[in-house]
Amino acid sequence: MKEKILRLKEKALEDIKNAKITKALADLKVKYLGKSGEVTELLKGMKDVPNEEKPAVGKLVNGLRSAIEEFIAEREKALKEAELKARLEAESIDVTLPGKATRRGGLHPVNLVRNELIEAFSGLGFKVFTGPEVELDYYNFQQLNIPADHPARDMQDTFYVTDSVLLRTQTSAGQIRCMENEKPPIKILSPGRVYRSDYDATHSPMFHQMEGLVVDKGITLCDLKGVLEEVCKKVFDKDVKTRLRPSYFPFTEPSVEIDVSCSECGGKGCSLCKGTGWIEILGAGMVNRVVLENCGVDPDVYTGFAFGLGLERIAMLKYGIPDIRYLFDNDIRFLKQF
Ligand code: 2NM
Repeated sequence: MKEKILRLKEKALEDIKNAKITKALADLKVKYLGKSGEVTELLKGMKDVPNEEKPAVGKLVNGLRSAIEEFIAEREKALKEAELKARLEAESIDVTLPGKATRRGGLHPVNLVRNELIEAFSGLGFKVFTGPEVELDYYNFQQLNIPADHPARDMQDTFYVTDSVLLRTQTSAGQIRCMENEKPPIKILSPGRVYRSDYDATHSPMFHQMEGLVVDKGITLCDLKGVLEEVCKKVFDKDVKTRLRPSYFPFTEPSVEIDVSCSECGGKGCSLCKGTGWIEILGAGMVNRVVLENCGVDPDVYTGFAFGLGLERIAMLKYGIPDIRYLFDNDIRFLKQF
C-alpha cells in the first residue's frame, strides 16, 4: 500500500508538471481527486487495510491528497499567469500607430443658407415661428386673399389631401395662424418645407421657403427696404446693391420684387444675371389690409410688411448650383463640397 501511494504521488506530480494549459490541469484534478479519481479509489481501498495499519496508511493517503492539491494549485497559478501574459501580448494595441480618421458630416447647403438667414434676421429681432405642413385651404389660401379662381389654387399646382386640406404651398399659412392668435407687435421668421406640383431644373415638388412678417404701428415700405438691404449685405456681400421693382401678390399691396446686384459680374451683365446686372431674390410687400382684417388686426391702427424667398434658389445662386435636383439627389460627392 505504501509503495502504491508513493508511486501514485510520483505519477501525479509528473503529470501536473507536464500540464501545459489550465484545461489539462482541470482534467488532472478530476483524474486524481474526482469522484472516481485515483486517490479517491485509494481511500475506498482503506477498508481492506488491517486495522493496526489504518492510522499510518490513512495519514499517508491524506498526505498524498493534500500534496496533489497543493501542486495543482501551484501549477494553476503559474499557468494562469503565463496564459494572461500571452493574451496581453497577443491583444496589445500599438498606441504609436496613427488612428483611423472618422469623417465628419456637414450641413446640407439648404440648411447652411437657412441658418445664415436665421442668424441675420435674429440680429434684427425676428423670432422663428413655424406652422404645420399639412394645412387647411383656409390658412393657405382663403385668409391670404387668394380667391377661388386664382391660378395658384389650380389642382395642377397644389397637392390636395381632401377638398379642404392640402400640403401648404407657402409658409405664410402659418403666419396667418400667428396673426390670428397674437397681438402686434409681431416680428417673425417662418422657415420650412412647402409643396407645389412642379418639376424641372429650377422647381422641385418639395422645397424650402423662408417668409418673414412684421406687424406694428407705423410700419412702412422703408422698414421693409431697410431690413432686407441689411440682410442681403450680411448674407451676400457688404457692397451688394439692392433694388425694388413693382410686382403683384394677392396678400400684399403694394407688392415688390427685390433684386441684388449680380455678384458674378458686379452689375455689368453676364450669363448668370442674363445681361441685366441684377438677380431677383425675393418677393415682398406691405401686408394687404384685407389680410390684416381677416386675421382680426385693425388695418387703420396697424400696418405690416412681409416677404418670402426660396432657400434652394438662394443656395443655388450662392454656390453656383445649376440644377435644383442636385440638392435632393443626396450624392455624397456633391454634398461633400459644402
Ligand atoms: C411673399 C411675397 C410677399 C407674405 C405675406 C405674408 C402674410 F402672412 F403676412 F400674409 N407672409 N408672407 C409674402 C408677401 C410672401 O413671398 C414671395
